[in-house]
Formats: sequence, C-alpha cells, structure tokens
Amino acid sequence: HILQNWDDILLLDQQLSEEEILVRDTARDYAQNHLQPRVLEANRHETFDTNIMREMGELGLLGSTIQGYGCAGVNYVAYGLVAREVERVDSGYRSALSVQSSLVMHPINEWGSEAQKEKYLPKLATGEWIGCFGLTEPDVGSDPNGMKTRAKKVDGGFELTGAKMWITNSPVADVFVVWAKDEAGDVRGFILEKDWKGLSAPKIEGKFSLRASVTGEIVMDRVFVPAENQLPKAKGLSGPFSCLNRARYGISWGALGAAEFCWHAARQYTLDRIQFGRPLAQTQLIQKKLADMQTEITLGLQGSLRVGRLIDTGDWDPTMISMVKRNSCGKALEIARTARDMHGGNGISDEFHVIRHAMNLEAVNTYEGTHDVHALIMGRAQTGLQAFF
Ligand code: TGC
Ligand code: FAD
Repeated sequence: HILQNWDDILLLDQQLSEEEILVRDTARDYAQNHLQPRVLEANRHETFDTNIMREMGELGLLGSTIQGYGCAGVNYVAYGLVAREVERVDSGYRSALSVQSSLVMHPINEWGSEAQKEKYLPKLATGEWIGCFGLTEPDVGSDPNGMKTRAKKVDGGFELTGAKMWITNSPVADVFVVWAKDEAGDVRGFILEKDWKGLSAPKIEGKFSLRASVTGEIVMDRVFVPAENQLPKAKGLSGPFSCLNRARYGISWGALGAAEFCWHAARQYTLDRIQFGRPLAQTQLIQKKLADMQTEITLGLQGSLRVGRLIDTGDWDPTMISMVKRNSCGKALEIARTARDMHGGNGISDEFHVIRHAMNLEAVNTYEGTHDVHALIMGRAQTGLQAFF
C-alpha cells in the first residue's frame, strides 16, 4: 500500500525537502510539547505569556524567511509549515508568530534603512523585542486607504496623531510599525518604540476569539518620531500590503493546521463514542463529515504548498494569496464548527479544544482581509471591475 497514513492521502510529506521536514518537525515538537500544555489556561484567563516569543526566537521561528540579522533564512514553504504546526495548537499563537515575522520584521527588512535593520531585526528575531503592526483604525478596516492617522512634518522628524484598533500584541509591544498619511496624502510607515511620549496601547478586553493572544489599541497623541524612524522605502499602500501578502499566505497554512486538529479530534471522538450500540464513526452521516473534512484540508494544503513554491521562485501574485487565505479560513471555520457538533455536549467544553478553534477561526476569517473582501479582490482580478465601492 502506498497510502501509509490515512491523514496524508495525497502524500504531502513526499513533496517536502529534508530541510522543510526538519523545520516542520522542530515546530511540531515545540508546539505539541510547549504550547499545547499552556493553551487551555491561557485561553480561559485571556493571558499571553510573552516568554513564548523568546522560545520561538530561540528555535529560529521568528522572521524565519529573512536572510541575515540573526534570522534562519528558510523558504516560504517552511514558513507555512511552521504556521500550520503552531496553529494546530491555537490561532492566537500563530498570530503572534505572523505579526512578528510578516508584519513587523518583513517591512523593516524590505523597506527599512540598514541602520533600522541592524537595530531592530536581531532583537525581534530572538523575541527579546515584541513587535506589532498598526494599520486598522476604529473607523477603517477593510478600506485602509481611508485612514485618519496623520504624520505631520516637524523639525527633525514627524508628529503622529491618530488611533489604531484591533492590534495584535500592541499592549506588550516594544516596537510599533505604524502606517500614517503624510501631508501629501501618501501612506508612509514609521517605527515607534514603547514609552515614547504620547504613545499608549490599551488592551481590548472581553474577546470571545483569540483569547490566548493579546489585542489592543495604539493611541498616538502628537508622538514625535525622529526622521530616521520613517521606513524610507515604503510609499503608498503597497508598503503595508506587501506585509499582508506574506501574513495571509502563512494564515492559509495555519488555518488548515487548526482544521486538522479538529478533524483528527472528531475522528477519534466518534471512534470512541458509542451510541445506539456502535461507534458514532460507524454511521454514514459521521463518515460523510469526516470525508468532507479530509477532502477540504488535503486540497487546501496542496493549494498553500503550490503558492509557497511560487513565492519561493518569485512567480506569484497577490490574487493567489487571496484565494488560499479565503479558502483555508472559510473551510477551516466550517470544519471546526462541524467538529464541535460531532462532539455533542462535550464539544462546548474547552477541554476538548474544538470550541476554542471554532471561536478563534471566526477572527482568522475576518482579519488580514475578510472572506468577502478576498472574494472582491479575486473578482476584480478576473473581471477587471472593482466592486468595493
Ligand atoms: P488598490 O487600489 O487595490 O491598491 C493601492 C496600492 O496598493 C497596491 N496593492 C498591493 N501591493 C502589494 N500587494 C497587494 N496585495 C496589493 N494590493 C494592492 C496597488 O498596486 C496600489 O499600488 P500603487 O503603487 O498603484 O498605489 O487599493 P484599494 O484601496 O482599492 O484596496 C482595496 C483592498 C480591499 C484590496 C484592500 O484595501 C484590502 O486588502 N483590504 C483589507 C485590509 C486588510 O487586510 N487589513 C489587514 C490589517 S492587518 C491584520 O489584520 C493583522 S491580523 C494578524 C494576526 O494577528 O495574525
Ligand atoms: P469592516 O471593514 O467594517 O467590515 C465589516 C463587514 O463588511 C465584513 O463582513 C466585510 O466583509 C464587509 N465589507 C466590507 N467592505 C465591503 C464591501 N465593499 N462589500 C461588501 N462587504 C464589505 N489590524 C491591524 O492593522 N493589525 C493587527 O495586528 C490586527 N490584528 C487583529 C486581531 C484581531 C483579533 C482582529 C479581530 C482584528 C485584527 N486586525 C488587525 C483588524 C482586521 O484586519 C480587521 O478587523 C479586518 O480587516 C476587517 O475590518 P473591520 O473589522 O473594520 O470590518
């Protein structure tokens, strides 16, 4: 039999290099042995242990695609495999990894000066410094071009005023990559640091999703930013969007990791649970659900792998990323809800983990471009007509 593992029906492992498998296994070992044991309490009490960043840094998981500056320099397939393993445990932990790597380290590496790279990247790579990314505002989410945050030119730099909302890690961040419009109306990127005058990052309380990840605001009241802290090479929305491309790609793998957890849990639960004198897994309805889960996850992973290979060879376009981000998030959310249902009453207990994944995936389906916004991006690409407004 070629098919050794029921959970790898298209032999994905065969498509990976030795190095990719090594990275994947390192992340899997860490996630299963060091994240899984903490997640229940973290989710219950809405706490994020910042040591996790240091631990990920030690393993080379932060900014892992960057060459130099203490980063591992692996390919985008390996980055995706790591996201899958971390999100198999919790989407909130993958969020922390995505933000640090794709939304904070990537823009500094891509758009920053040499001095900025040398100052910030090594400490972000080890997790000594935690970063956050401020694009969304209270009145501006899907349409970031409408941002109100302003950067006013002053002697020696800029003065930033505005508010960012729903910012992963902002309450614990040392480094803030913030996007603001300058006096000419161009979107520009700035690196701010904790405790600068006029800068605060209050925590958003009461989330029912991603409770193991800390989310906050960024409030800027005439924060002075020295000229050397402007990202010199980013001008226009392509600056923040280039970060989103990478994070969205990682999410396309990550969401499927969460879905795999839910699929495996539902399979095992229905094998073990006897009703009407036989395992639930011996009923047609349950087997159909398991078959649907296997199909969506397996095809989804093939899509993410293909996009990863295209990113690695430079033959990619953001529309492909919209497709896999949208597909993985929508399908994973559906799978998590179905797995929750298949666990019956136990499915609403956090000790079975599926309800946590389902709640997390609600946010994952919304952030980094909502499910419908990605449909509009794809629709625009194939018709040439924009339907946003
Ligand atoms: P549009 O006219 O399409 O483009 C403006 C400029 O940007 C360029 N561009 C891109 N560049 C690189 N990659 C992409 N994906 C790009 N998309 C557009 C474009 O070429 C143009 O450049 P230029 O030089 O000609 O000016 O802009 P639009 O305003 O019509 O865009 C509409 C839309 C819907 C596509 C866009 O605004 C969008 O994607 N909205 C969704 C917003 C979003 O995803 N926010 C995410 C916030 S961060 C977050 O959620 C982090 S959660 C992380 C975690 O915890 O894991
Ligand atoms: P809106 O844009 O107001 O959308 C509301 C609804 O309207 C959605 O269903 C949407 O699909 C729909 N809609 C919007 N436009 C259209 C249209 N033209 N046609 C049809 N339907 C439309 N942002 C950051 O910058 N940094 C972060 O670190 C970050 N982390 C986050 C963490 C969490 C837990 C969450 C929940 C969000 C985070 N975000 C972050 C913000 C996230 O990116 C936004 O929530 C997301 O982009 C959607 O914006 P919005 O919430 O304002 O919704």
